[in-house]
Amino acid sequence: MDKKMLAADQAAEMIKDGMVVGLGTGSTAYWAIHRLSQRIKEGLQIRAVPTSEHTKQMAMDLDIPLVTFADIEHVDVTIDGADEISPDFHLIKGGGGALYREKVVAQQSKIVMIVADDSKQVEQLGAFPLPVEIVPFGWEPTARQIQKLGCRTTLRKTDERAFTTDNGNWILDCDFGRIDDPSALHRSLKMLTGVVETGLFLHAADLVFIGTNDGVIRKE
Ligand code: ABF
Repeated sequence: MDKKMLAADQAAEMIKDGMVVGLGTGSTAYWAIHRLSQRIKEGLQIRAVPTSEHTKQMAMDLDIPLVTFADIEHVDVTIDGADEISPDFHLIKGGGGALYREKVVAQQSKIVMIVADDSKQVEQLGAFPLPVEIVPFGWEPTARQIQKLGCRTTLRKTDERAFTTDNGNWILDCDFGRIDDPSALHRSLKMLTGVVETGLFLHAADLVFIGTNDGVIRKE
C-alpha cells in the first residue's frame, strides 16, 4: 500500500462528528481528503476549511461541506503534509505553493496532524530548498536581500512563467543548506518588506503520522 495513503488514512480516522477540519494540500493530504469524503458518505458530519484553491475544488467535487473564517472562529483539527519534518516538529512546507494558506489554517487549529511518508523525516531542515512567498513587485531586490541571508534563490516557474500562488504572489525557492536556527532564519526573512510568508513552520505539529513499509509510526 502507498505509504502516504497509510499515514493519511490513520489521521482521517481520528476525525469525529461535529469537527471543523482543516484540509491540507498536496499528494498526502489528497488521501486524507478522500478518506474523509468516504466517511462523510458513511454518516460522518464535519465542516472543512481548505488550504488552497486546488483543495477547495477537490472538496467540492467530493461533496465535503466547506466553511470560511467568516463562519467559524477556530479549526478543530488540520490534516496536512510537509516537505521536511525535524525531530522537534519544525517543518518545511510550501513545495506545493500553498504555504500561506496552510500556515493561516494551521495557526487557527487546535490540533495539527502532519501526514507524510518516511522520506520526509530529517535530522536537520534544509536539504529541501525553503519556499518563501514574495510580492511580485520588486521581486529582484527581495531576492537579493534574501541571498544576503546566505542562500541561492530560484524563482519558481511553470511553463517558463513565474508560478503564481492562490494569493497572487510568487515563490522563491531558497537553498540555505542545513538550517541551524529555523526561528532566527524565519524572523530575518519576515523582516523583509517583500516577504509575505516563509515555509518554515516552527513547532507546528501536534501529531505526526509517518507511513513506512512496516506500517504507520505515530509521533506526538
Ligand atoms: C503540502 O504538500 C505542502 O506544504 C508540501 O509542500 C506538500 C507535501 O508534499 P506531498 O505532496 O508529498 O504530501 O502539504
